[in-house]
Parts: sequence; structure tokens; C-alpha cells
Amino acid sequence: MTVSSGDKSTFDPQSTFSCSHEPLLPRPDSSCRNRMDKDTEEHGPVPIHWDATPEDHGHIPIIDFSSYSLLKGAVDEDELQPLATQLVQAFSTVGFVYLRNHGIPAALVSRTFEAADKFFALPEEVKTKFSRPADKSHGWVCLERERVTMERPGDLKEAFNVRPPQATEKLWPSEEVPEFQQASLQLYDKCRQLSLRIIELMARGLNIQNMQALLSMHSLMGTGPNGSLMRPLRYPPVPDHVKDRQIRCGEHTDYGSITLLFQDNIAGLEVQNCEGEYVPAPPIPNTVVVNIGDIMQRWTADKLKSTSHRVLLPETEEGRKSARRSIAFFAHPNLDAVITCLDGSNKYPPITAGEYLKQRLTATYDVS
Ligand SMILES: O=C(O)CCC(=O)C(=O)O
Repeated sequence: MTVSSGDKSTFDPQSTFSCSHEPLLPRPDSSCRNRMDKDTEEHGPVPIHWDATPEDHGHIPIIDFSSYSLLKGAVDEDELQPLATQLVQAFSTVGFVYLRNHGIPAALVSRTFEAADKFFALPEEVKTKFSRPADKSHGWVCLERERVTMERPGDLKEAFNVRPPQATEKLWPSEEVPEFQQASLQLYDKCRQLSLRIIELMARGLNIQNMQALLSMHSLMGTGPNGSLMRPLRYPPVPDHVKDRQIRCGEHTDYGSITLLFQDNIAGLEVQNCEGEYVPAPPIPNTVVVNIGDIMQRWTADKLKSTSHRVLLPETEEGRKSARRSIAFFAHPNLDAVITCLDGSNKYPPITAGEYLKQRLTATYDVS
């Protein structure tokens, strides 16, 4: 199944954005803020809510999602368009937003963090029983196993990948942390629901008339052949000996459609800004960070930006003694979805989401 210009996508492929997306290429004369201000003028007043100075969260806007919160019963259609416009405006410049009032219960996020903590605290030989098998995504990924950038050694992080259709009972620590499976699956499902709402709003903001087709290309999240994955992550206290250039998570872009990220209260995430500099994206209580992934950038022929990010080692002695935790949810299209540029251009050749994911995973796990 494809959605393409033949499906009446009408977003303007010619619109240009001053925000370069080439990693590490400074553009001194460009400014996301200026572009956002210009868009605001073009589309009418769009109340992007800056709770702190832009420097505090790297020009990443905080958007109030209450009009399409998962907790909202009746949805007022008239409120969705301004929200859609804000999202597309942010995703087409900085590529990241913080969402507040999204409707995923904070207690469920905490429960999942706590269950993951218990799992990560288990002895290595116990965790090994739940290691991600080579032919699956679900399971434990040990420290330094992933290397998301070739310029650095393996990341100083461990993760537990949750991919429900692949999760056999054997791959859950049901005796060691009985509550882990249920909390993870519940949070996975909430993330799935929120992702679908965000994708729907993006389609609305991009003026894609066949919104339903874009949504149905994500229909199998959590149930069938679809690469969507949730992963509690743990960055342990920094060991005494760290390899040259080693950090908690190297510079990378995400592979999928969008990513949701819950952070604990320990900072470290940095997001590349329009000038090519990495700037902090600190934890903001009760928000979820959302960013565009590579396949969505490709799908939208670079209209939406998949922005590079990383997690550095803390600088202070106290920071280095603290572990950091986050939970990421990577929303992907169904594996058989054919990703064809929505503007009708052939900027990128069509590729199935499954083939694309395979190429990216091979580079992350198999290149030493
Ligand atoms: O832990 C974080 O804050 C970021 C994680 C991340 O970027 C990733 O897993 O792709």
C-alpha cells in the first residue's frame, strides 16, 4: 500500500525552510526562530508556548496537546487544525517538540521505569537469559552492544526492547520482575495510540487529503508485521575507564516515523539546532519529547526533519555517579508499506519500510 501524490497529497513541496538538516554543517545565516516567526505570520497566530527561554530547551517548542489528549472524550475538530499547524511548523524546522497534556498517565510511565530498574539491577548472567536473539528485536541489549555512530565506540547504555508480536513468554523476566511485562505492554499501547494521533495531525498539517491511508500504513503497530519498538534505556554511572570518544548515546537520527521519549530527571539529551550545534533538551516534567524519524523525512521529501541527537557523559563528578533513564517509543510504518515521496517527486526511490529498517539495523548492530 502506498500514499503518494496520486492519493492527492497537496502539501507544497516547494516550500523552503531555512533550517538545514545536514548534520554538523553550520548555517550561520539561518535561523529556526526566524522561520517559525515567518510561518506564524503566514498561517496566522499560532500560540507556540515557550515555558522557558529557548536556550533552556534548544529551540524546541512546548506544545499543549490537550485538544487531542488520549484522555479527551469528545474531540473538537476546530481545535485540531491549529494544533496540526504547530506540530508541522516545529517538525519542519527543529524536528523536535515537547508535548504536554498528552494523556499518557504519569503513574504508568513511573511504573514502567521502576520495573525496568529492577530488571537492569539483575545480575548479568540473569539478564543474559533475556538477550535479544539475533533474528528478533525483542529482548535485552547489553552495555556497549549498540554503536549508533561509526565515529565512536559502543554506547554506554543498556536497553530492553519491547516488540509485542515477537515477545515469547521466554523473553520476559516473568519470575524475576513479574510486573515488567504488564507495565511495558500497557505503556506500549498508550504510546501507539498517541503516535497515531500525532501522525494524523501531521497529515492534517501537511494537508494530505488521504489521511486515512497514512494512518492505515501504521495499523499493525504492536500486533503484526510492523517494526514499532519501545525500549526502556539505562545509562549506568560513568565507569572509571571510558574509551576514547565514548559517550552515553552517539550522534544519530532515528529510523522510523516518529519517536516518543520519556526522560527521568537526569539531563544529557542534546539536539542539533539549525546552526549545527548540539544544544540541551533537558527533562521537563510531565512532557513527552517527540521527534521525526528518517523514514518520515524521506516520505515527506525532506519537508519534515529528522534531527540528529545524542546523550553526552555528564561533566560533574556528581552527575557521573548518577544513572540516567529514559523510555523511547519508535513508531514505524507496517513492514510492507511502500514509502513513496508524498509530494509526488522521486527525490527518494520507493522502498518498503521493512527493507529500510533492515538496512538501518544491520548498520547499527553488525558493523564493528
Ligand atoms: O535517552 C535519551 O534521552 C535518548 C535516546 C535516544 O536517542 C535513542 O534511543 O534513540
